[in-house]
Amino acid sequence: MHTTNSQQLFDRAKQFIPGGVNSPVRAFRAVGGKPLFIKSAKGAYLYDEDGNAYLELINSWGPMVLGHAHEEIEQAVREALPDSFSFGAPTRREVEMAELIAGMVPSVEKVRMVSSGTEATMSAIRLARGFTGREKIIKFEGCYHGHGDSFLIAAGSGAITMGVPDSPGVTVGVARDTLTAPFNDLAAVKTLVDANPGNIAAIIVEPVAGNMGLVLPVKGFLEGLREVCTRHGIVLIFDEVMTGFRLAKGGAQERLGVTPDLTTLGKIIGGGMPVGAYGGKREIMDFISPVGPVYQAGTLSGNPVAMAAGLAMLRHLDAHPEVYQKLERTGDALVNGYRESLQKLGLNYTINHIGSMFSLFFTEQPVYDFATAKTSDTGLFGRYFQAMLKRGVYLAPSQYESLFLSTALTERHVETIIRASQESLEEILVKA
Ligand code: KE4
Repeated sequence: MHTTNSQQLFDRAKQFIPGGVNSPVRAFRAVGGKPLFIKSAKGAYLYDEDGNAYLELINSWGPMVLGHAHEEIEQAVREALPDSFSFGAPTRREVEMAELIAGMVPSVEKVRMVSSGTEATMSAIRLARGFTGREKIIKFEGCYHGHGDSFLIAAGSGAITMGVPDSPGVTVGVARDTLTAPFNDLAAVKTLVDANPGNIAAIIVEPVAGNMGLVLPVKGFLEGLREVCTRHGIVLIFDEVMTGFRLAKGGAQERLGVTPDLTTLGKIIGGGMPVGAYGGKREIMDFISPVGPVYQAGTLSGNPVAMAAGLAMLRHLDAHPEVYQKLERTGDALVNGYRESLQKLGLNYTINHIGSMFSLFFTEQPVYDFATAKTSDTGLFGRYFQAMLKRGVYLAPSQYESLFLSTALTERHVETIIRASQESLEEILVKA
């Protein structure tokens, strides 16, 4: 397997793009080596510029839940193209999209389309502050809500991967209005709320955290946040950019039975096109301009081509509940295979798993928050990543990212991945 073309493209890219990539985690900084430049993808496979094929478990960091180049979604985009790409005026598809989201996501009575998950979370926080007249927010260490200034405090995903969870450029003024607590630590939240009476606008949380690797809420954590927010008039925001439409048709809030006041969405909602959204209670959403005083806008919000892709994706998920049964079966088969493999090798690494999301942590500690996730041996993870890549399996290039499965994965694919993982672990551990 040679990667000459990728390497040449990377050298060119670094001349004109910071780090040669348009999003930091793609640079392979955490796993060593040079990033692969992907030319195309189909089903469960990526194909790089040198013609190498990879069975992949990123799916564009979540969106491609039906696998790559799904016919229904591609056809919907083809049909939209002749009508021009963008009008900057309201369209029928945006109405259909809003109706569909409101019908699928329990907390959503009204919704505003934007063009990324970051835009969705930034807007939701501004809305919560405007609606409550309060200034502070609470987020959780290791959770990532996009690159908005308010969120780059103890952030996960690429921020921790780069080892700089608190980014330069975020002012002291902004940082002091973001309070942080350990994920799963309800007592810490209550202490923060009691210490800031009447001044906390929102608590924003990934209901299932995917940006420190996958970390599940302990029983009672989300329910406790719901109760605290209801009691203190704090807006509870579920950031379901990753989990939305993936863990269930109605996302984590449907699967786990806790309903927030606002929900932020992205990834799957666009079927691979740049789409984000935030939505929730009518009385809160009607605080958004032009009907309310909180301003938010976007040139390409509700873009007709992106809406065509998103509508095709959500309509497919809405009409085919068997998609979720398949994702559960595939997730169980893969994780069971991983567990058997670890047992055979006498390894006691932690695996966190829910539905079509999972993470193998290179630590023997249970992983239930940022601090325990950081006990992982990231150097070992890097060697595992490269060993898997050599065997044609492409994982997320960071210990602090969840893996995402798609319905394009077959039983044979699952067996291939498990075999590659067993061989990779042997290569980096047992034979070392
Ligand atoms: P975007 O702005 O990247 O569309 O969404 C930001 C975001 C918000 N909330 C959650 C829970 C997220 O996971 C994300 C983005 N996720 C990362 C992967 N961990 C995107 C990949 C990247 O940064 O390149």
